[in-house]
Amino acid sequence: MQHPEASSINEHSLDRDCTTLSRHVLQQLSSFNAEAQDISAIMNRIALAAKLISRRLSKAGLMAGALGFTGETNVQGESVKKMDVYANEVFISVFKQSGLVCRLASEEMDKPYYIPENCPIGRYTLLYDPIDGSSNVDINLNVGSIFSLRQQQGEDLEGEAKDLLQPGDQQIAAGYILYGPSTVLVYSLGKGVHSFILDPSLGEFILAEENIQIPQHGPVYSVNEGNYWQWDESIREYIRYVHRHEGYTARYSGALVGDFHRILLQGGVFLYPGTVQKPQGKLRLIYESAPLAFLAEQAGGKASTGNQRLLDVVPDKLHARTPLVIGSTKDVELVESFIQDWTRRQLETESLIVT
Ligand code: AHM
Ligand code: MG
Repeated sequence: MQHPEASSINEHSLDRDCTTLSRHVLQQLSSFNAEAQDISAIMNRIALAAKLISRRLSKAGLMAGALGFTGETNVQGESVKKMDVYANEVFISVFKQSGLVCRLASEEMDKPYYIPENCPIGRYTLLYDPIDGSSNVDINLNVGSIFSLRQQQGEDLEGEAKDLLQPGDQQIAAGYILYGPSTVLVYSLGKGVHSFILDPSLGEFILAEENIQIPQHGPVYSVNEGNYWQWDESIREYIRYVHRHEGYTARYSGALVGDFHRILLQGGVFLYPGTVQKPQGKLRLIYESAPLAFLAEQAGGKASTGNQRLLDVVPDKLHARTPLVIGSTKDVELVESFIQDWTRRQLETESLIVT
């Protein structure tokens, strides 16, 4: 017979190995009712999409036609990569004939994709950025996918999806997949943030960490400093502050998911402020910023536009953008204090000019 201690270690690691994503979702919802089964099945489909994308990314350099641009531009006017198209289609394919999701809205599509055969049953909408950090694809650096789940509100007879123009607080679930040295899936159903690692030998996402908490403060600031002269003075003041104070270090990978993942685990702040050319910044609210803001708050951190809580922002269109400041509470608040102080000084100057 085995030593009792050894057997309990085995049990523990076996238990962990068996905590797959779909099982975890059911545990989170503490129920096996139809709704819990649906959400678990949706997460399972997202996991399948992640595995398909991960598989293609790992072989892309060896495959003809997997890398590079398609020659098209998307609704945002950005050049589309072949991997963007592939990943976008993967999410659609995994939800066809699933009875789970009625609409999919993605950064790469002008309008949502409807799956009418799912509609009588599936009242959910999946919003996603199929490949976040596309500029990293062709050079074999990390990229991600971001997803968010919302319940459809009312009928969408005209196919305009107006019910999606609601704040991020309406999200039922959100998460991302990071395609790095290993493939990591992080998600939240509004009950903490949990991470899973794809075990290629099993083809399953296995629980890695439960209830992740962002440190209240961290050393990293993550921003594209190439935009320095494109920002307004408040952001430049913040950057000069971190340059002059010890304990800060810069990290910027060009893929939001990767930069956010570092901050989620180690603390710090990511910012993509507005620029002269793009006052709302680059990041899309419902596909990128709101899902990550949901995760940040669930992990005890903060997300804001600099002036407003990110999850309160109501988009005026599906592809709306917002400035984003996200990460450790203290670091986000420090950036906000520079923005708010500068705004106050601007208002004071304007009122002096008027009087
Ligand atoms: P994408 O989804 O088209 O790749 O755009 C989003 C990406 C983010 O991952 C990243 O933080 C940012 O754009 C990088 O932009 P920039 O090159 O302007 O710094
Ligand atoms: Mg993209």
